Amino acid sequence: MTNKCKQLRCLLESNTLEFMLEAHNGISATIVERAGFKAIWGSGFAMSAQFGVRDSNEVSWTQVVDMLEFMSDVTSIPILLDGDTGYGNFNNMRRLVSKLEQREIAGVCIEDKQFPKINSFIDSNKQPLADIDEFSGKIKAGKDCQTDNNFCIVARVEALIAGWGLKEALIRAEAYHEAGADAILIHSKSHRPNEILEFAKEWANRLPLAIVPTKYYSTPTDAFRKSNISLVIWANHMIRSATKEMIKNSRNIFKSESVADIEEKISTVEKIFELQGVDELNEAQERYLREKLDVSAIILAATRGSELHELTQDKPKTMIKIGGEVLLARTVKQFKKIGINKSVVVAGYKAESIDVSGVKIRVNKNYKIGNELISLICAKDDFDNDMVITYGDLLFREHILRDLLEVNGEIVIIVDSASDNPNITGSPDVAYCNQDDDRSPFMQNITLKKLSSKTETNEIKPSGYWIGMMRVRQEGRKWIEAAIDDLQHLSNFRELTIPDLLNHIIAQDKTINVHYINGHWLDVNSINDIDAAGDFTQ
Ligand code: SPV
Ligand code: MG
Repeated sequence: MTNKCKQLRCLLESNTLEFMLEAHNGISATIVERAGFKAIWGSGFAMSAQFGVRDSNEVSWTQVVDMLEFMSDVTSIPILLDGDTGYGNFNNMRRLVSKLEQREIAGVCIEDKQFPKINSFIDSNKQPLADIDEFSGKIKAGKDCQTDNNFCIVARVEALIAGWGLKEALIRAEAYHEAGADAILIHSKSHRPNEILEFAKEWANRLPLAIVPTKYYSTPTDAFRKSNISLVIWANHMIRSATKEMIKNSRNIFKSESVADIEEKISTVEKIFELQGVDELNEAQERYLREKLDVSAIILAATRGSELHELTQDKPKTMIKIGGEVLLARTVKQFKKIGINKSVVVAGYKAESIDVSGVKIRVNKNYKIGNELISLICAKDDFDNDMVITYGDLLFREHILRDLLEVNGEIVIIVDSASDNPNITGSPDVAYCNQDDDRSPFMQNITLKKLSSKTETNEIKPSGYWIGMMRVRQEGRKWIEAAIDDLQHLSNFRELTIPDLLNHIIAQDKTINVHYINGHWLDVNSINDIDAAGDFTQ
């Protein structure tokens, strides 16, 4: 607060000629500040115009204050409000000043006319002036109620506008000076600067002097400088710029039934984003919002599952119904639920029977002769820098997937350490890790030493079973791609499995991390599993 009021005071009291440009809403205020101006004129005329109404107090003062709040929020330079007549008597002025201070508006300029005012350039014969004493009281009331000493009240003298002459203007300015005004604004509708310059000469800098050269705009700025004027207010040039462009462009669009002609002549959408401060929001989002999931899924679903006999006669096992729902549909739904919206399914056996919506299908034509690594390769073009690769015949509780996404590591596999899990019916791959599961929560930095399709008799006890799901991040993806390149040359490539791939990566001295779980999943291999699976989904 102090800062903006102080800035305005310094500007008014500086020894050099200073400038203010009008703004009428948040974006124009931002533009004025970006242009280099040290302060903003909160023009009553322009603000009324942007609301589409007249400059005759048709906008309520609270609507003005609300707009100022937007303008003040997006700028760091002070705003001097054109407060018309103060919107009423001394009491209304007091309330106005308090509300302006609350919104960090640095000052207000009030004019010695009567409420409701009309714009100074309209019908000047009908511009009744305020009584000097009454107006002086309004200034006093404002000064008495301001809480920040630097809040500025500028008294605008309308005597020249109303045709009362220089003498009256000087009498009024002096009265307002005595009442405590911080500066005088002398207004003129003349096309020549003479009356303003004469006033400035007679005024002799008793208080800082502000002018609004809307009509006498052709006067060289140096003339104001030489006359010791403190502040030039360009009072309406933003609303006029915008209006001219809007009229021209709206007509063009209407006539041509196209925007092609104007597209390159108007601000880009990106420019508006920039003025709105979208970058700041993006940064804040990174800081405050949970990292947005940008993970995709690759679901390997090429095999028939011949142990399921007639159930898979016309479809792969991922398409059988478990507890009333197609297994693959359930898996895709689980992925979507935690924000993984892109799923690629590698189909093979009866690929055409896969009709789960919201997935991309890749077909492994060699599913009969090849192993699962061939299936994975079919999705190579879909690899992402963050992906979950999973077998399609898994049933798993949601937390398993959610937890997997929180574990660090370029490749993280899920290992069930409960080797006595009765739900394990097939022959899942055996995992040997650097450390067994001690069942403490959030065990970190567990690494995989080897995956094997069977327990190796002369080895140490395995740490658990790989359930067939893993998370792969950017570096991990590169390792997988490099390993596929290496292994593809081998004569037994078709027989290779994902464990072979992972073991190859370990042999290249890369670290594969392990996330331990204890049950809460099963894979569907046999008819018996279907009953268990049905229970699982209840
Ligand atoms: C305004 O900008 O609203 C002013 C200045 O009061 S003028 O329109 O010139 O009166
Ligand atoms: Mg005005």
